[in-house]
Amino acid sequence: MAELKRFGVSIEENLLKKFDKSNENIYDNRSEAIRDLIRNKIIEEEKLKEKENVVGTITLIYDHHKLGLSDKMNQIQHDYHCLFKSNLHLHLNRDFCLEVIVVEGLQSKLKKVSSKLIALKGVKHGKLTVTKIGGL
Ligand code: NI
Repeated sequence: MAELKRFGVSIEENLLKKFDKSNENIYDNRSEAIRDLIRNKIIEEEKLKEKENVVGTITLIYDHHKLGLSDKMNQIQHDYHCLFKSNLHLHLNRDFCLEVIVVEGLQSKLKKVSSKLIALKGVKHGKLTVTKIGGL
């Protein structure tokens, strides 16, 4: 672990209370919560680099009654098989499924392929989330 630096922060009491409340039972201390906020901000900014290798997940909620949807989803994943690492499937109820797909590859390619999946008719909600393997 890198050397830790201390710094002072001025913040409104009310805002600090809300921050602590939102991290209750999650973080052992405020410093780790702030470090995660900073890491997330940096990752968000670095996500803009399209030519960078990233790992992430594509989360999809879809209507499994939609004719041909499963075949189309499978075809896209076969077309870009190098990007797709693992799938988790949950049958949410009689109509809807949740699919979480672990992906790895160039940010630009993951954006493109996730957009294809999310745009399919019958997909009710979809989101690509990415992060970097190292460098933080
Ligand atoms: Ni299902």
